[in-house]
Amino acid sequence: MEIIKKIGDLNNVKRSKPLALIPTMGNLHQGHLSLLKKAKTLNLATLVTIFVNPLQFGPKEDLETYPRSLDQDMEKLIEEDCDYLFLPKKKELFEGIKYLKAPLSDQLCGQNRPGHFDGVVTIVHRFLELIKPEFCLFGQKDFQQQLVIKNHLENENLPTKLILGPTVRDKNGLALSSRNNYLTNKEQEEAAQIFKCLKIISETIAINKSNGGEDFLIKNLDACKKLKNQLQKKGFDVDYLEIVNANTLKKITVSDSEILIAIAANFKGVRLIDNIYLELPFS
Ligand code: PAJ
Repeated sequence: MEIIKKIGDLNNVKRSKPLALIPTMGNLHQGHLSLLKKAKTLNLATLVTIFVNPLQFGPKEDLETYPRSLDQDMEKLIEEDCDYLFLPKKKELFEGIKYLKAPLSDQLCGQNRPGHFDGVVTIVHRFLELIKPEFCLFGQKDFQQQLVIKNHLENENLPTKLILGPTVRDKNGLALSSRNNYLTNKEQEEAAQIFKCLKIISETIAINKSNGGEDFLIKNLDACKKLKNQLQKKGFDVDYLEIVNANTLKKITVSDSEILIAIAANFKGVRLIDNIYLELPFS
């Protein structure tokens, strides 16, 4: 694996194979590595970035304490046969950076994290313009993030294609996340309830869909409200638990077929997000 620290050295990246960019903030786990593995199986050259992006953290968020574990990350990347690791310096990366507005940033996570997706799109755009990869890989766990980037690529007519990787979970169902490190093992077991709620809702949708009509919507929204209350009682501070159109992230209507059940909740001071994507047959 070649480690690149200076922007100018990105010119050394060999372009004999199409290149896949995998942006990360480090503290790598199997979720991140699954994206690398996916790029490898597609026979792409791989470039992982590790950069804890200050632009996407709010003033009261965990920028200072965000877990950093560069030595272990490098070992994992070497083991997975990553081709390039880009470790930019903040100063050089931010020289002449264009601050961008993210599409779809009024919905879901955007509502309680103002500026978060602007920060994400600004840094990802910077990587895209410096690296010019043929592909970039993002995880479904951060569904809104990948949709923001997908829309940005389309709006700006950028040639990079986005590849989505499935959410990697712990045995108990909890989506892997660097922030899970803030929780004890017992708390992680309890946190897995958010995925259980998503599964219950997806099963309810499957049952109610066969009934069709407005009734279908009301029943599903009732299920969300009930589960949200149950989670609140168990110590989760639920930011949202919603069923939305998976392309617009707006509340579902009866005619939507691609839908997303999405949740964000704070548990023991840790922000957890998760989602289930469903494609419904037209009734
Ligand atoms: P980070 O949280 O490090 O995640 C990097 C990539 O790994 C994202 O595409 C994310 O969706 C994916 N990922 C994280 N957990 C996953 C899991 N359990 N299963 C599958 N994929 C998972 O997302 C960011 O960093 C930043 O916002 C970034 C895009 C790097 C911009 O700063």
